[in-house]
Amino acid sequence: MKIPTISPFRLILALATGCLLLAGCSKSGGITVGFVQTGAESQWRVANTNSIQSEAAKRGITLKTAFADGAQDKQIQAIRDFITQKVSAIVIAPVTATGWDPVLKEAKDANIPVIVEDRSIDADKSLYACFIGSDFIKEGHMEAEWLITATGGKGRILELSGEPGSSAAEDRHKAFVDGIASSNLKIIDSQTGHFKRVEGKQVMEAYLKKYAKGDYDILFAHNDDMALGAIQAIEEAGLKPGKDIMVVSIDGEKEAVQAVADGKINCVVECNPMVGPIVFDAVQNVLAGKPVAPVTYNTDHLFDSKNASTEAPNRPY
Ligand code: GYE
Repeated sequence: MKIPTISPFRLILALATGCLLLAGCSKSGGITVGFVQTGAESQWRVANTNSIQSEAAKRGITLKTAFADGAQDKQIQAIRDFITQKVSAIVIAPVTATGWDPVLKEAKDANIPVIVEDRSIDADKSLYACFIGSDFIKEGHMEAEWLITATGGKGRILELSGEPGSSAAEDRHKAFVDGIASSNLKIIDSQTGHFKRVEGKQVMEAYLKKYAKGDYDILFAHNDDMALGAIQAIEEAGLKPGKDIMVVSIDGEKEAVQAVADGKINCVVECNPMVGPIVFDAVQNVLAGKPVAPVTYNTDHLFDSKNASTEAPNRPY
């Protein structure tokens, strides 16, 4: 049998063609993105992770996800690991608002663009490409405005706040306080439940021990998971959530919107976690050298007794 021979010239040509094909790939499908997630503290978060992961898969983008158990130092370490791995871009959902400048500078020096999603940060704007997520100030205002109408502007509020130092918790609180400032609505106590359902339940149990039924009127939870935990505590104490105590929260999870339909939560302000498509549009534009909007906000809605039963079955998360 005669073994076919290949001339050195043809061999070089074949290798060169292969290299060109590979280089072409690395421009589109060959992108590797490092995604630094906060953790998995709520259903909202799980939906956010799914949105990012499924959109990357749809676009043929290789995604490496790091979960940080709600700790900023773990997020900083994850960013450093992605820099060492020379990923094409980094997407981060920052736990806290401050303390990012040094590591963002490291990414910039390595020529790796950073896209911030979900929670905004207080950092030098030249150190990251853009922010994509919800306007937490608007959410706090929407909640306050709804409460003023529903209560006639009078009532004592127990606050169940989110992760301390996160823009989600700080902006929602600030905007809510600002929104009720000219009314007779007053926050009488505020404790954190770190955006977690179990902790929301524990804080509510403590509130119910500390205060008698006539001492409060309203529970303002910074997210649905904490509100759902609190509802359980309220029911276990023999009270009726939504009636004996008015409950308002933020996120728009299917379970919470259903609780509004069932009369256990009175109002839920939406915060859309499904930002995967907008995030990867930004990633691809930045890598292609195209301009991106520095800030992109979701348009968020509000669910109360008027629309909850129609909306609950259609909620995507
Ligand atoms: O409200 C909460 C999540 O940052 C907007 O974090 C997000 C918040 C969301 O754990 O459920």
